Amino acid sequence: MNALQMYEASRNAAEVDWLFIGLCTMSVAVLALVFGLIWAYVIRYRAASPLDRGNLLQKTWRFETAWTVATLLFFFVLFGWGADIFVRMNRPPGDAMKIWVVGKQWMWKVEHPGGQREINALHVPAGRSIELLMTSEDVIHDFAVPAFRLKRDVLPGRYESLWFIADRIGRYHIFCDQFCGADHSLMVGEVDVLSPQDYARWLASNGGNETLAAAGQALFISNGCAGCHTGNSTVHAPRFEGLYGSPVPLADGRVVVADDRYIRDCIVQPEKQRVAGFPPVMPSFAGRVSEEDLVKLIAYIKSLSPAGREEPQG
Ligand code: HEC
Ligand SMILES: [Cu+2]
Repeated sequence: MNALQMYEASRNAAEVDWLFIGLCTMSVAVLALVFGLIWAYVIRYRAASPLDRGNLLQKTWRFETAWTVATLLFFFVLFGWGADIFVRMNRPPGDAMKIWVVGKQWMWKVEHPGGQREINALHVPAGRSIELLMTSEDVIHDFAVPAFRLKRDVLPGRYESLWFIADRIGRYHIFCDQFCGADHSLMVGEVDVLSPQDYARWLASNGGNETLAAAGQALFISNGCAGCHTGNSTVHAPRFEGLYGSPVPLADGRVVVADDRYIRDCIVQPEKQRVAGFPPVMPSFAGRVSEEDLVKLIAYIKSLSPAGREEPQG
């Protein structure tokens, strides 16, 4: 582990560092100015000093206002810059490769669309946008890769996403950054950033025996979803062809886009968002389907739509 470095290993890492340096410099400068003046005057006007205390200068508001506004502006520039970085870091590009991360006490489980699985390790190709879709099976964790200058809380019951472009081949720490129980300190791992060729080789040699979508199809049948959701069912339930990425009218009048989060909620909290025009008979599968199986079911439903089809990898 000692060999792992704190390099700026992702495309936005350098900018995050500059922002940090900028913020520290500004804060130290203002602090130095204020405290420097306090100390200078404390010493200059100490009781024993023989200075003339007679002709006091008139306080000028112009000076007060000018320096306050000037520092405020500097901090607003930093704020704007930080907000811009924050927004960009939270908007994954549409073509990002999606990888699933499930945190649990005390490990990180990773699932690739091709069915490759790993624990406390994450293999990614350099130079490509990667989006991690993360959730937790138990308590709040926090997925952090210091070399990418990235971290995000991972909460039970919902998907959080994080995206990056790793541009330096090598291995980097993964930490859980949220105290999550007795063995929190062991909840660590490594990101392995590979060249695209090495990544293809890694995918092939760890060849998932079946893709996530295929595993999801099996679960779709074994959990009884197929009983309602396929053509020859007696229950009037929606079909999933073309669902992913398209708008769905809900019974309460809202229209939502069927993304990963929506599909997850449909399975574990169907009462929260009933689809318009169907009887509200879908049971909740909360607690009956594990987070990892949810990922597979979602992958299966996605694979039925052109928008959700993952390009074949490896
Ligand atoms: C008893 C029949 C039944 C079973 C079993 C069932 N569903 Fe449903 N499901 C429905 C009905 C009816 C709706 C539409 C009404 C609603 O939203 O609750 C629906 C809605 C959905 C939706 C939203 C579809 C859309 O068009 O937006 C998803 C996703 C879904 N189900 C997935 C599943 C999965 C996955 C399983 C198995 C783990 C499953 N369902 C099991 C009846 C069922
Ligand atoms: Cu943790």
